[in-house]
Amino acid sequence: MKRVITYGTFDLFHSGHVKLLARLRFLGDELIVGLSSDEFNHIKGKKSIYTYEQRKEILEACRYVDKVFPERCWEQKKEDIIREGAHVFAMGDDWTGEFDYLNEIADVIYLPRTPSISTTDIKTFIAMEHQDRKQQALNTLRKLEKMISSI
Ligand code: C2G
Repeated sequence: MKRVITYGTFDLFHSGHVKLLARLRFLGDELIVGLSSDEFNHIKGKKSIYTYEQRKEILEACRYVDKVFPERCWEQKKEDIIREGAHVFAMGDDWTGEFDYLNEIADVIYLPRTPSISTTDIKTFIAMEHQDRKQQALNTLRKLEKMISSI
């Protein structure tokens, strides 16, 4: 039984996450995910839209994920790998080199990220859409005010 372990926030679950988890799952027989807690996200400088419980529920519904546990700090990976009996530690290649120290206890692999999709892009798109709608509403209001003032 070859176990693969990975970590992340996985907020606003999207196809980039799915593509990574699918590739990780087929590096072995089981995939275990250390999911960043809301508190750890704060330490990482991230504010997720979905809570830890919501993100956990979504990940556990993913066919490629066998187990989810909380990631509470940067330093817990060695202990997790030993506790979970993981053989492979794998992340997207935006982390290349960051976790090579785990080579002592597991095969460390970095896989290419899926281009042109990210939680940050999704948040930016929604924010811009919201701004556009607000501007359109303001323009309509101004037209109405002009019409009323000309009566
Ligand atoms: N990812 C990807 N393609 C994308 C977006 C993300 O392959 N388009 C991968 C990232 O490389 C990462 C995983 O999906 O391996 C989770 O990404 P995030 O939720 O952004 O996780 P991150 O904030 O990088 O947390 O201790 C490690 C950290 O918890 C990793």
